Order: sequence, then structure tokens, then C-alpha cells
Amino acid sequence: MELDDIKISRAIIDSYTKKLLQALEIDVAIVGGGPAGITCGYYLAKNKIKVALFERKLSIGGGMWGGGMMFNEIVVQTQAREILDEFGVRTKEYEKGYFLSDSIETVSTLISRAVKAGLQVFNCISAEDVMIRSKCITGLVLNWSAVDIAKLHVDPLTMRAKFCIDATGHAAEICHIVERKIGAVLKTKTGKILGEKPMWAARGEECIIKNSKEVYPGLYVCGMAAAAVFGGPRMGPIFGGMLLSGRNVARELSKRLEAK
Ligand code: 48F
Repeated sequence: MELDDIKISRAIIDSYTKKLLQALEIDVAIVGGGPAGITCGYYLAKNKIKVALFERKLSIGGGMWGGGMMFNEIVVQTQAREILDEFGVRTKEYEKGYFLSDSIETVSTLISRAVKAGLQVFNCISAEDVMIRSKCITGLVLNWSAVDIAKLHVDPLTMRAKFCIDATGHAAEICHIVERKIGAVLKTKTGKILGEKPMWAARGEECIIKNSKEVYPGLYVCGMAAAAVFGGPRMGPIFGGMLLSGRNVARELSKRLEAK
């Protein structure tokens, strides 16, 4: 049988379009495919929640691939090790309470398990705005990342979700959009983004876990974005907080969606 080039194109366009149409109205939309967003997506998908993740870059995995300063190893603390165990990522104890894993194995396994659990991932798409109705975030405004990179004047498309999650890392992009557009409305001390503080691994990890929560009705924050929004320190190449924060948000949203 001779392969038909047009059939190959049709197969891709057909299948991708169906995926995108299915993502137009869902339970949870995650912005950002770093460790926090992927972990959150995995646990939501495992609970049979309709969830999609939008990532600006070609590859998802965020800042985890490079470990610390491109030494491709990551460290997690005892509480987070059980998450890596659940995913099937191999760890070794360096000293009591400090577990190491290979960052390439970790990211590729997190992605693979999340997608197989049912997380729909859209790479090369950026969230450039949000929809707000009755003082609640009700969806995202999306565009191809290439449009932004090429500075093309092209309008975006919109999708609706019962909850959105800002998992955009240090930049906390979605929270910044909300603050810029509607002022000091966030559930922080000042109503505004408090900004990330200097490196302090122990405090940073605690802060992220505590502050991975709803920051405006309909909008959650997890991972490094939680530190940026609630004024926590950065923590460098220890990644347990990212995994735990993603799991915490998934647990809370699963309960809320079940109750709805
Ligand atoms: O930065 P990132 O890995 O966030 P995270 O999951 O983990 C943080 C750690 O990697 C590390 C750290 C640990 O100590 O400090 O930095 O909190 O992943 C965030 C992802 O979001 C994407 C971005 O490309 C990255 O892959 N992203 C950011 N803004 C947007 C976005 C946007 N507007 N639309 C789509 N994707």
C-alpha cells in the first residue's frame, strides 16, 4: 500500500480538531506545564475530572529538566517521595530526608503518566487573558505561542472552565493579568501580588504548600506561582513543594467538583 500524504494530513487535522473542540468546555484548565501543573493534572485526571493543560513552549516540563544549574538531578524531601513512588520514578536517599532522582526520568515519567491518566495537554499554546463573569474566572483566552513570538496581529480564541489554575511558575502570569485588569482583588494581604522573596529552601517549600489555593473566585495558584503571589521565598532545585502543591490543589478541586 502506498502511503497517501493527504490522508496523513487529514488524520492529524481531524484528530487534533476533535481534541481542541473537547477542550472548549471543561472542568479545569491548567496554565503551565511545569512539575506543579503536570502533577495537578495527573491527580485531577485520575479522579475522572475533565482537565486540559496549556503550555506555551514546545516541550512541557518547565524548569525541571535542568535540575540545578543544568546538573540534571533533583532533590525531594521525604513527604514528596511518595508522589515519585506513585509515578514510578526511581529515587535514592542521599542523606536522611534528602532524596535524589534523575530529572530526565522524572519529567518524562510525570508527563507520560499524566497523559495516560487522561490529562489533555496542548503545547505551543499560551493563555493571554482570562474570562470573568459575575466576579469569577470562567475561562481562558488562548492563542498560538507562535503568534506572540512573531508579534502577529491575530485575535485569540476562548475556552470555558469551572476552575482555572495558574501554574505558570515564577511569572504568575494569570494572576498578573487579573491584577492588571481588575485591580487589588486577589486573596493576599494587600489584594495584590506580593512578589517572590530571596532563596530559602525550607521556608519556600512550606510557603508553597500552604499557599497553593484559590487566589480569586474560580482561579487557583500552584507551584512557584504561589510563592510569587503570596510573597514566599524561592527554593531552587528542591522540587517536592511543586509536586505536593499540585496534588493539594487537585485534591481540593476534586472535592469541590464532586460537591457541585
Ligand atoms: O516554571 P515551571 O517549571 O513552574 P512550576 O511547575 O515549577 C517551578 C520549578 O520548575 C522551578 C523552581 C523549583 O524550585 O523554582 O522554577 O511552578 O513551569 C511553568 C510553565 O508555565 C509555562 C512556562 O512555559 C513553563 O513551562 N507558561 C508560563 N506562562 C504561560 C505558560 C502562559 N501564559 N501560557 C502557557 N504556558
